[in-house]
Amino acid sequence: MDAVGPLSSEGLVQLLTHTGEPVENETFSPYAAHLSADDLRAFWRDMTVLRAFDLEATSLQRQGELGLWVQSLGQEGAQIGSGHALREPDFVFPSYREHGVALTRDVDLVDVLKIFRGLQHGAWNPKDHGFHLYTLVIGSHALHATGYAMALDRDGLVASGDPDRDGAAVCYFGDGATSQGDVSEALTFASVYNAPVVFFVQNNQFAISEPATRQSKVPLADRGKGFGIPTVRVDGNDVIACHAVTQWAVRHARSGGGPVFIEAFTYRMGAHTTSDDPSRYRSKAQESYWAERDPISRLEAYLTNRGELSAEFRAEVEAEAKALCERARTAVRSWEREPLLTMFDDVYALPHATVEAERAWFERYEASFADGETAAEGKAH
Ligand SMILES: Cc1ncc(C[n+]2csc(CCOP(=O)(O)OP(=O)(O)O)c2C)c(N)n1
Repeated sequence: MDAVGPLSSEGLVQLLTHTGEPVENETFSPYAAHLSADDLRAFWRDMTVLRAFDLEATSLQRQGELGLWVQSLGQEGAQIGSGHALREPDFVFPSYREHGVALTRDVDLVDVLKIFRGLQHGAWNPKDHGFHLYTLVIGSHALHATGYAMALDRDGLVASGDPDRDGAAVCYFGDGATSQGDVSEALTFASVYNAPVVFFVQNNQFAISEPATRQSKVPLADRGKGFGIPTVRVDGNDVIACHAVTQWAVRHARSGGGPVFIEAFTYRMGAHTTSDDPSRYRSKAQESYWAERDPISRLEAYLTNRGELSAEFRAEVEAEAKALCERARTAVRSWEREPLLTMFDDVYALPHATVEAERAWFERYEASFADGETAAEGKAH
């Protein structure tokens, strides 16, 4: 769609057109040259499984099994392509929509649902996956990622002489987050300290109902330039281009080149969350335009044209997706609410006086219900 400013498609790196035709890019094609047909099939599988899971979670929310669901619909290319460019020493700081990146970091997607059922604040150990807990405070984790990256540098894990040990922090956030002060502060620190951090912005065009045009007069990638950070604008619905650009960026960061700012220009095909109604602020024509640019069908067309997507493989992936959805459904329905006091566990690694005082207060409060009814149950009546 022709647009100016943050919604223009100017300067987008693309390696596949939206109909699945390959495109050469002098700078970035070499970063995708290693991808075999098996790798591309794996991208297609992950995007397909992710989408099935996403639709299942949406249904579970509609059935009252989840309090809320945040869809990644339409952003599969940006997430799977970039996630697969990362290695074990890298550490991801996600916001709350990065289920695809979670998948590439071997987080069990069923665990993610624990957050949206209100069972846990975080349902995996970040250290086991190099994948931090979801962040709901917009943009705050850009600071955490930058701090982590500075620490990687101080620990000698950047440009160490052994590339296998070197790592980068990778921070995912949305277009809306670029309007937050935290993100500007993070960009300043990252730039000045040459921190090995990749800022990966998924410009899905909306901060809830606020279009990117109301947030910036220039493409979001230009934000990086103002801080002296190299920037790339990539077609976020092109999984191969997202992979190549992220490969370049993490190598740049790990080898001591400093931060990189990537803008993946994409489209949020669903609602902001299951509490949102996007028909209030966008048109059917716009949605159809972007449906034609679906990241999954684009790679599918490319692989099909080359005879690389057999019926057997498709059936295998379909079965895998179905099994995951069934497992999710069964798990969600079986989960019991944990005792309320567990909310005070794991806030800090070591005992903490304030948290202990709050726990004691809450225990007294619960005990004040003479008939043994808990505060939460009391509220529900
Ligand atoms: C600091 C802060 N301000 C406001 C909110 C409320 N809020 C939740 S999501 C959202 C929009 C975020 O948009 P964007 O960064 O583009 O990410 P997207 O949801 O599109 O992935 C806002 C304003 C919040 N969670 N945190």
